[in-house]
Amino acid sequence: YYYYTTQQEAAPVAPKVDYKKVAEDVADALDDESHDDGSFGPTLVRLGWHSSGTYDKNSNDGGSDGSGMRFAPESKWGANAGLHKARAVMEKIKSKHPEITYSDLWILAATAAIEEMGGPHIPFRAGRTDKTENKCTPLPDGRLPDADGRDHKDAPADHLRDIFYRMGFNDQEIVALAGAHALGRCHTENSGYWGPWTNAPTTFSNEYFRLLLEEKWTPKKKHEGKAWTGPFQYEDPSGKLMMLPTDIALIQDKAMRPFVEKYAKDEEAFFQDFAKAWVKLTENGCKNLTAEPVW
Ligand code: ZEM
Repeated sequence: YYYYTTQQEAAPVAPKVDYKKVAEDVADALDDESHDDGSFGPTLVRLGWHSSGTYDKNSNDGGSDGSGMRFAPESKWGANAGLHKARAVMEKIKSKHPEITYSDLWILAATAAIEEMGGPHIPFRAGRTDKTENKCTPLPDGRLPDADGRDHKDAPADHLRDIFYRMGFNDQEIVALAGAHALGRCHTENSGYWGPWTNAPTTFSNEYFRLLLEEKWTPKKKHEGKAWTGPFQYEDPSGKLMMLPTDIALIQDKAMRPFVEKYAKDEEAFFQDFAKAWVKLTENGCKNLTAEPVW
């Protein structure tokens, strides 16, 4: 009896994670001349977004908790094509920091990449859990947006509403989040679309909104001297930049356009609104998160 009251077994305590160090290691892993525009940052942001953007507020499933994209069917969804490259970068960080969960790591990495590429300092909260493959209830495909507007091809903004209202967002938050297309590019081998949205695809800025309003966007007809055979998309007069039908929808739609105009004029307002919407996106469906000082 004495033995048991003095030598109680220690309750299993999860090993402490140094989130600040993880964020630093992610920042160090971004540069890679062999990948796109020289940085894995944009592709990591897309990983964080696609792991979160499955959330459904009505069924309260999906979202970043569980990191179900490690497994089929989610890893095989067309919308997630190409993200195996981002997950491979994440494996390197995970092997240095085995104590962090994949689901926290993916969100911390995307958040750190946004910061490292010149975006806002966004607060990070940890506590997401990893589900094992047999505990992952497969989600139905189709929860992430389609750039062609899916069944609203005449008004792709309504497709964005279908998808983002399901996650609990409003029109202003949809526009703010879409500003992440300042980053990265489309790859014909992933989505069929081609090209970057902005001239500085590894810098987080409000350039996407400025270009939406200032450039003349016309349907892409040619690519590298030959007829364009990919899906319907827009290009600028130089043919170097692109917009998706769902991007152009933001200036066609009467309710969304004022937010594009606001963010094009006021980068600070964009950064603040993006940061808020990003936290909501990446915490949807998560429980018991705790603030971790990272910056
Ligand atoms: Zn994207 N996105 N996205 N996006 N996205 C692509 C790439 C990137 C849509 C979409 O169809 C596409 C948000 C919203 C929406 C990023 C971040 C965020 C690509 C190209 C497509 C087709 C994929 C490829 O070919 O590799 C649509 C329809 C959206 C609805 C509004 C939101 C929200 C994002 C973050 C907050 C990023 C960073 C990329 C670039 C990835 C890379 O590898 O360069």
